[in-house]
Formats: sequence, C-alpha cells, structure tokens
Amino acid sequence: MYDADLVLYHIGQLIVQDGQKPLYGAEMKELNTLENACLAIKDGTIVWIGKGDQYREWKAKNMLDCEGRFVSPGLVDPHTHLVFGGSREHEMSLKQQGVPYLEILSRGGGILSTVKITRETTEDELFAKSYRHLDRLLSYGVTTVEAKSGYGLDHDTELKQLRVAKRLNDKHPVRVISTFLGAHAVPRAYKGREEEFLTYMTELFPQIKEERLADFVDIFCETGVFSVEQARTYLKQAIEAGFRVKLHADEIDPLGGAELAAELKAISAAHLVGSTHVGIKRLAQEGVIACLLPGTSFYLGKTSHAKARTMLEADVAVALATDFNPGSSPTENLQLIMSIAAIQLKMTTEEIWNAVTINAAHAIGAGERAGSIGVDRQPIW
Ligand code: IZC
Ligand code: ZN
Repeated sequence: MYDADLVLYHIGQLIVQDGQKPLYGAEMKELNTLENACLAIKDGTIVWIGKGDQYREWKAKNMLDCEGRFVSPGLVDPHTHLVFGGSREHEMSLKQQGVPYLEILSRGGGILSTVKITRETTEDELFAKSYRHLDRLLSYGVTTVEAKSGYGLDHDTELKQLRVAKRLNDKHPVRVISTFLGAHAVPRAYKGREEEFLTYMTELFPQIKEERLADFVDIFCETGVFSVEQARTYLKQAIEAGFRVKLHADEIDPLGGAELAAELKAISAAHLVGSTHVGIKRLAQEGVIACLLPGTSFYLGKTSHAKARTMLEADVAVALATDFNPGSSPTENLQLIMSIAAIQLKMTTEEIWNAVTINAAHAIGAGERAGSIGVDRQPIW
C-alpha cells in the first residue's frame, strides 16, 4: 500500500498534458485525456496518475469517488481588473444610447469614474469587495487569476490596489498574479501632458520591484489614451527596471499594438480585435501569447470580434480571459467567455480548453505551476 493525502478515482476523463510550454496554432487542436483515470496527491504535489482499479493500491485520508466526471486543471483567468471601487451601472443608459466606450472616457466617465471611486475606497473595503469577486471566479472553476491595478492613476492609489492584490494572494485560495497598469488612462490633470504622466508612473517602478508588488507592467495603447510611441518608451523603461511587459493592444482601433508587442517580446498582448494580418504574423514570430477577451466585444455591443481563426492558422498561441472590470466586461464568469469564444470566435472545444489552462497560465508566467495536470505538479501553492 502507498500513502497519500488525497486520491481521486473513477475519473471519467482526466486532462493530462505537458504544460511546460505554450501551445501554438494547430497544437491547440489536441487535448490529451486519460479515460477511467485515478490520481494521488501528497504534500500538495501530484505523486501518481493511474488507470481503472489501480487506485486500490493507495491509502489516503480522503478518497474521492469522481463518479465518472471530467477532471480538468483549475482554469486560469489571465486578464482581469479585479480590484476596483463602485460599479458603472449608471453608464448603462449612455451605452444603450450608442455613446462609444472611448467617448464616455473622454467625457470623464468610464475608467475615470472608477478611478474616482477607487481613490475614495479604503484598502480594507477594496480587499473585502475583491475577495467576493474572487469567490465568484472560483465558483466558475478559476484557481489562478491575474489582477491589474490602474484605477488609481496616482502613486498612493496604485500602491493601494497592488497591496490589496498581494493580500488577496495570501488570504484567498485563488492565486493572484499582479500586474501594474498605472498607464491605464490619462487623468484630467495631465490631459495633453501624457509623457509627463508616464514619467510620473515610472517613478513607482523601483518600489513595486522592491516590495514585489507586481510581476508585469501593462499599458492601454489606444486612440485617446496612449500612442504606440508613448507605449514603446514607457515599456522599454519597464523592461530596464526588470519587468516583463504586456499591452492592451488594438482593442478598438488598429494602431499597431500587436506589432509593438512583438517588437518588445511582450509575454502577452490583449484584445487584438483590430489587429492586422501583419500584426498577427509578428505575434507568431515572436511567440507573444494573444490573450483574447470576447466578453468585452459582447458587452460593448460590437459585431466584430478578434480573428481567432486567422491567429490560430498563423501559429499564434491563443489564451482567453474574462477582462473582468466594472465597465466593458462586468462578469467573473469565465465559462460564459468560453461559450462566446465557441460561438463568435469559432474556436473548438479543445482549443478553448487549452486557451483557459496551459496558454492562460503561460500568458501570466505561471505555466510551471498552473494550467496542467501531471506527476510532480503542485495543484495547490
Ligand atoms: O475599466 O474599462 N479596456 N481598460 C481597457 C478596460 C477595458 C477596463 C475598464
Ligand atoms: Zn483589460
């Protein structure tokens, strides 16, 4: 008899894949499963995977009969704006009247309305609110999540958001990986002085690094927010300060954000609704993971979506995320996003599953620990 803490048996189908690297293009078509499987976990590590009745050789405090169910790695949500004050329900009627997202922002609403209320919300209130959002993410099967700052746009509030994310990672069972998005919008006081604002945000880099408050630096590269040139300068400074970088790219207008992501060898680039064929090709060449957020196109009432099939044919590694935020994607339901990916992006079940496990984990540098099941993996950390 072998000893374990937990044994799962009578698993109908177990996803077993080598998650050491992202899956590119056609590689995403395969989802390896083991039928009638069983596995053992000891000291937080998967120590054995077997078949049929072999589990009878194992003794554990917890023996869990899965009754033929499908067992997947915990899902990974690689792009959220988890920590924010208030909501944006009051902007729904503007949206229904057809006022575009960037127009609401330029009138001081949208991201800037969430900035105002996030500044007024205490760290403890933000923690309690975000904790509930994480509970809801977990209820949809998400066990690892990326959380961005970006609703402070001043030093104190950005640090407050990042500290909340760190505390959530310590206290909540879901793992939280943090990204600094101080370059999310231009505050009113800096209108027309975007470069100055970006310099002000770079001043936080050393402290964020020292206190390990974020692994990544991100920027919203979009018409009326930050240009490609501004994003290039800012992200190069982030790289020099020791961060890996990401971009919100080509969400609304095709500015060339995908090309910039490739040039800077970003770990991932998000949205990419307007990306050109050249941009898509460049993502594939540089191995930048395309993080698609079809919930955002849905909630913004768009009829066009990211060209997932073109990306897959071009050998891009595709990941999917909720983009959970109070404005353009107010949902923690990653399974809804998976359904939209099937219906609107025409991704297959296997591609979608790989996009919310292995590729999502690699999009946030967590591929070593999340997104796949195998011997020596640690499902809980
Ligand atoms: O609060 O609107 N796109 N940032 C860039 C977002 C969406 C989040 C928001
Ligand atoms: Zn976003």
